[in-house]
Amino acid sequence: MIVALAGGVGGAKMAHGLQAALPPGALTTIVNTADDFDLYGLRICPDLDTVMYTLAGIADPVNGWGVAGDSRNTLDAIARYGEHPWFLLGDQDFATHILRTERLRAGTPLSAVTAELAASLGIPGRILPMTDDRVATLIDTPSGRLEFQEYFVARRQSDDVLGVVFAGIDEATANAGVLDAIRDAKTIVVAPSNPIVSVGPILATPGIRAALERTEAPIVAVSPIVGGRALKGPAAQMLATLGHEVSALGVARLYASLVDGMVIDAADRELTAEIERLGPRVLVTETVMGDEADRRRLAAEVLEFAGSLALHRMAV
Ligand code: FO1
Repeated sequence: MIVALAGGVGGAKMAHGLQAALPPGALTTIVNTADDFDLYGLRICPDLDTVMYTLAGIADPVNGWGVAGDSRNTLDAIARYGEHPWFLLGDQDFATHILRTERLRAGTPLSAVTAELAASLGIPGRILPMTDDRVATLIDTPSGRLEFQEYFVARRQSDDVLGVVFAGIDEATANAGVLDAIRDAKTIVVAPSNPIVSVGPILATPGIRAALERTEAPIVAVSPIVGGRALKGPAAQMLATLGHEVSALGVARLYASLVDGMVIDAADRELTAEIERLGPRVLVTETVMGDEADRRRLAAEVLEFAGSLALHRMAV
């Protein structure tokens, strides 16, 4: 079994490539839930849904989140009552949130609800929330502490990020399925998601980092920073204002103690030696995932690289 750790759109694309490159059911994706929040009385889980829609082949191809071709009648009707719809939810997306919220209120854990929804959409592998407990990313900015989606969507990531807090993380318990998957994995892939607010909460969930340190599987991370820029989202500004180098080397420094391999883009080839001095071996390739063929090709290369690291481990 192959395990991917993923946040939003970048993580979903990597998981999609892995799903395409692997036999049906061989992929387990562990997903960040610290972006989750309540809106209109509904539980919204953006990263879980982005991964789920992408793996089901129904994600909006332009935004990467939401359902392709979705209408916005519900949101338009909400706006008629004078509300300002700042978080764009499509009608089909609403169906996911309505059913999820109903099941959660009836006492079903998020992991079980996610499994039901994903199975209904025909996804062959498993999608596991990092925890069934509530964790919320809070962003410290010069204007004060913001809830994650207020920072990310309402204020368009325009605030400097001075600090990041995962409220509730110390009391959260990693899903047993997550820890078992990490233990039994053949390879673990850290997707090119934001290392601070997407992968960060997964690694901070009690029990997960220790499970990763114990697993015999090679762990390979794909850098979300290419040529000093994030392909999507605020990772670059966030790394900079938090005092990290905005480069694949900066990402490697964050992951060096955990991973056996780093996959970096050909544009960052000159960082190879410096990253390898930190410990991980490096694979240089084209990491920008334009279309589905790119996703599958990158996934196959990442898996082959991980396989070579496993052989290297056995030899020493
Ligand atoms: N991102 C935006 O930038 N604007 C939106 O209006 C928006 C709506 C949205 C609806 C459902 C969903 O699952 C995701 C949505 N996202 C939106 C993306 C989301 O905020 C981010 O992808 C993650 O939280 C960061 O990984």
